[in-house]
Amino acid sequence: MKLKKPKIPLFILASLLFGLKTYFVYRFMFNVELDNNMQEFILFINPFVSAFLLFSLAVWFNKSSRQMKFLRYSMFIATFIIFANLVFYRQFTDFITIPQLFMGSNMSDLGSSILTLIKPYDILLFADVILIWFISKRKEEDLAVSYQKRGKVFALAMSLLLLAGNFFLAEMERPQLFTRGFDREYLVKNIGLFNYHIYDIIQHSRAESKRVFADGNELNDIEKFINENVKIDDKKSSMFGAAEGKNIIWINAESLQSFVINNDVNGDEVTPFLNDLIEDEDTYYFENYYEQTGQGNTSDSEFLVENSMYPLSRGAVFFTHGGNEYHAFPEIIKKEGYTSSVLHANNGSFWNRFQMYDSLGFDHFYDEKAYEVNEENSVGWGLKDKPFFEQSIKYLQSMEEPFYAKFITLTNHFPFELEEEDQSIEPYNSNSNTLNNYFPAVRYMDEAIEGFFEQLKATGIYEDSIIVIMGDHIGISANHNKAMSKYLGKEEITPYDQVQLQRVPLFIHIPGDGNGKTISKVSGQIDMKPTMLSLLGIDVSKDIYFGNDLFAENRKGYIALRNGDFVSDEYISTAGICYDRETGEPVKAAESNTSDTNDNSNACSTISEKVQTELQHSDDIIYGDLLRFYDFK
Ligand code: GP9
Ligand code: MN
Repeated sequence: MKLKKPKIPLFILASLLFGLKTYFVYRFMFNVELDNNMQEFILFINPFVSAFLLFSLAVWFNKSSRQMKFLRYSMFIATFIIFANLVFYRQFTDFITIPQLFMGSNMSDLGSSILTLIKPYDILLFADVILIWFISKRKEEDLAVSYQKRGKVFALAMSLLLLAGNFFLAEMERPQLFTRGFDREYLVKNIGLFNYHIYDIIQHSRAESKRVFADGNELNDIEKFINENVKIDDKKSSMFGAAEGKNIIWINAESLQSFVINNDVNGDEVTPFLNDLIEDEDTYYFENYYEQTGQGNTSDSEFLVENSMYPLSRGAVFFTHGGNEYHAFPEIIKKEGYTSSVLHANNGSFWNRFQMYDSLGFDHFYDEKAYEVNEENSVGWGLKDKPFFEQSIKYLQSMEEPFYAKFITLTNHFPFELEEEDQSIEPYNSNSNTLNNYFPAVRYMDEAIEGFFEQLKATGIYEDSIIVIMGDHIGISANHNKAMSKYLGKEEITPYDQVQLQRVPLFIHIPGDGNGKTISKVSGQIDMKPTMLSLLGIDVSKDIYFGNDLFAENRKGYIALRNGDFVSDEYISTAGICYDRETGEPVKAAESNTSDTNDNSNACSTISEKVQTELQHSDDIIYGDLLRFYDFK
């Protein structure tokens, strides 16, 4: 069939429309930061480059109907990918990764959250798709092109040339963009969402192949690093054995951040019970304790706590590596006669918990099925915290002692829904409903924990136990910074503030101890496994972990955040800036030998290198499933 010469080929029109739309989405719907004109420029061109790369493939279809069909479907799918990322971004301030996509169970369980994340005007994203769809059906013959082989190759060469130009600019703007790969926002704003996804797929496949080819030789280097940099104090801490033989009751306080502790909203105390608990003589409270989670949220915090290893920078390790060999806390204490359980009134397969809990050595998981959940006693994600604790007491009473029981609360979860009758304090008043509703939800959890303490005392479990309460990760993302700055009475939330907002409360409550106090040293979730083992008086001579006993005198002195930022006693390193931790002021470069701001040659660089190595080692262990080669005897 002979095709007519078109006026504007549809693949060009599609590239222009789609490129323009994508630019608008990047610029105004994703919250990407642009620091200079070059970044502005790259952000402007990359949508067109990607669009042309995709739609120019249409020229390879000889039949005009096929060409049109290709354009319609590819445009629809590409738009859907943008849309999905947008919804995801509104929740996590991040872009989708391949491992995350396979967490289908999670995605479907997001349920009520997802609806709040979709906006009516999102439909506009599909406007160009509808337009192209419509005209491609009506003017099929006019809009198709029929190139000779040379024309086709030329179109392909053009698109690759444009792509190379884009990559070249990106690499100039951000050296080692591809090798670092830590920062998804950088990738997206430099090479675009679609190329980012391709990059992500390649990364993912490479990681998969690592396990297959791993042989355990790397463990020598890792062990050496740990001996030199992590296990720097082999003396037992003064708290060694302070909770020997006691039950451990662990409360994972959903989305609880430190900024609400000892704070008010509309003149009301947000967490009266927890505030009192800090003053209790049996409580050790850690006020500079950081969450170190990645994309796996609660599950990442659990991973950190049980293993003293880092979760992954992409995907949730619970999901991607649930079948690995670990040497986790529950497994270790089992040898000392402990039984371990998790209690969480949510779908047991969420975050792949069944598999991972088994790998970690938990004996039992009381999931949703163990609870009576109905209309009245549930809200948002499910069973409310108060009935959750009430219904859990019978399970606690039936556990063989000594036990480790981990409770994971649920009510204080985004989007912080709570019925009127459960709100003891008024929401805050700002442009963010998320932040506004956070306060009454936190208060509800505070009351639920208070009630739980009472029940523990009434049943006599309290005296034989220690109780740990920990915030799992942030609840208020950077998307709500405007409201957050209003609440905190700050002009803006700086990168420094952002890191400080990653503080979550940690309470270690030891009934009868009497020496409790508030501890200010920098600490994090990575420290829990060695701390808990020491409290129980368990000495593990041969083990692989990256944290320190919180009560040890000498500690490695820094807490690595999952994105490569860190907090040390002196500094906070984030967004390429080295801040003085106390003052929050940027530290001047030691020897100003370079003007390159990407080069971290400042006061932070020594620790920064260690942090990168440490994260890398932890990743290598997980990707290679290396602990299967380690002899823990
Ligand atoms: C759900 C619980 C909360 O089971 O883990 O979800 P998250 O905080 O991980 O999104
Ligand atoms: Mn959580």
